[in-house]
Amino acid sequence: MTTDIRITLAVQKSGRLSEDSLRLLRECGFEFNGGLASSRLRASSSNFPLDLLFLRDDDIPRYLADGVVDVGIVGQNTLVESNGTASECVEVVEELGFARCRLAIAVPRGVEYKSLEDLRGKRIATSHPHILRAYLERLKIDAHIHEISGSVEIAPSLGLAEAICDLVSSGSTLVSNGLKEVERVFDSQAVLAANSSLNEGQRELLDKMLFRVRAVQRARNNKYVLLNAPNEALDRIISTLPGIKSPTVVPLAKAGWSSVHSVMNEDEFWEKIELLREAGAEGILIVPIEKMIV
Ligand code: PRT
Ligand code: ZN
Repeated sequence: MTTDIRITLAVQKSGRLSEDSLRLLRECGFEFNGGLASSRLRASSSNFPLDLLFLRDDDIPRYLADGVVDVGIVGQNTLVESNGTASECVEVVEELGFARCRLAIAVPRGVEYKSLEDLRGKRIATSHPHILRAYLERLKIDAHIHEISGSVEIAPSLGLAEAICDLVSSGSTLVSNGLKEVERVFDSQAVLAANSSLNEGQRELLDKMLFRVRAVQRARNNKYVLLNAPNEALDRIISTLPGIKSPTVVPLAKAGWSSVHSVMNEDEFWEKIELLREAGAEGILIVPIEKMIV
């Protein structure tokens, strides 16, 4: 691989994706001369052939499709919404697990709502008309899509629409605007997306980036477990904690006892801790993992 091949990554300049995007890059070990102050528009890594461009999130799909940037971190909703312009030229290479939200339909709290049928012929205000249209067409509901670019939640109280379709995370914005969520249209999270016609050298760089991203993601989702157990409990404990290949078991100075070291998925954490305690485990330590390569 020649050394002048570089890869350009777009991240959101400032907004809900920015902090987690930069944190991921830092955890992947990419260093940037002069740091990553939010006032910058570009930055180059000092230890990887990687250039960053700071953009508005809505512009990232277009830049990716045009090949102005090679990869980008963007919300799935933004990527899918830009469909017509970007879909054939842009591929999602990894889901990143942050900026999770859903695109949902909501109606005023006082309105009785039974099913999507209730929206037939009604006006729905949204900043995601393509995703909403595809959803309504799939379910054969004919409604008027009223496209607005922001403050979607106030549309019903202004008499602009009978319903809205907007991004929701905690749901508190809906509540404070007197709305209730009635349909879940699309689940979203931040993704790493790439231009589909990268050259071979850039593919190699993308694979190296992905290797690091996956090691960081895996580490976040797993914990290192150390515990002590009487030897007769080991079979049960080992079957509860299979680890990456198999757990490490080392004898303790106290006769008849061993220490078991393994890795456990965050999602199974509480359930497994219960099982381990029932099996006779003691002195259980749970330690965060920084990077995990399997
Ligand atoms: O300036 P720029 O154009 O780059 O940013 P932006 O203002 O368009 O986007 P930004 O930073 O608000 O959001 C970027 C991305 O974050 C979105 O495209 C989503 O992928 C993701 N995301 C995750 C969200 C939310 N959660 C979210 N809650 N984007 C917006 N919201 C808004 C939503 O529109 C609503 O107004 O938050 C409000 C609802 O939040 P809750 O918690 O009250 O339900
Ligand atoms: Zn935006």
